Amino acid sequence: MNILRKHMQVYFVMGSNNCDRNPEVVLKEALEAGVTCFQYREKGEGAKLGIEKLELGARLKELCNEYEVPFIVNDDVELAIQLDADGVHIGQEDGNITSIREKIGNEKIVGVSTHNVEEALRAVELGADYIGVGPMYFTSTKKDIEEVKGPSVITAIREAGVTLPIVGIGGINISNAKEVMEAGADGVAVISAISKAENVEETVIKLQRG
Ligand code: 3NM
Repeated sequence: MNILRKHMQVYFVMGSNNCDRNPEVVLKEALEAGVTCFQYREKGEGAKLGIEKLELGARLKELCNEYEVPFIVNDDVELAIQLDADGVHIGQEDGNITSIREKIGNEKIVGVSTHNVEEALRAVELGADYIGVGPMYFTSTKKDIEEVKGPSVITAIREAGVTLPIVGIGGINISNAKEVMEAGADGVAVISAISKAENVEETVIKLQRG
């Protein structure tokens, strides 16, 4: 199995404003429980900026290093470079993959958010390493979500010939993760299912089982 595909299994996405507890404690519990990838997504209301954003990112990256889990930065290519992150995850509006690769380096991971077959095919053509597909279900974690299409959009993307690693995102929890995997995803990307979990360990294990 492709190493990146394996890292997509339980992909934890988080910023400080997604947590009711210290984000470092939440991430450590998630890593201990077996999350396979982490994305630092410090954005939205109450998010840290400037040096605070950098310093928290550096501490979270350190934790990921301890567990040998890839540390990906959301949107902010400059921050990804400063932190020597393993990669960057970009949205449809966050610039072009080619120029991002030139900045961050060819050996780094570039992930792209997509919402339909057309965007997925374009991301493949432009050289993405993996794609996120969402929103699978309704979520209140992200305010500007696109229309909910459900896991069937992943099946449609597979049927269109996309073999890249795919993670579903948006409203995924322990009750619906299986549907996303069965639709053709390599893994599930979640924020609140883990960041707000009463029992992080149990949640990660259940997400892993699908
Ligand atoms: N991207 P939760 S949905 C960051 O549809 C993000 O592309 C989405 O949060 C997309 O796991 C989303 O708490 C929020 O629902 C995911």
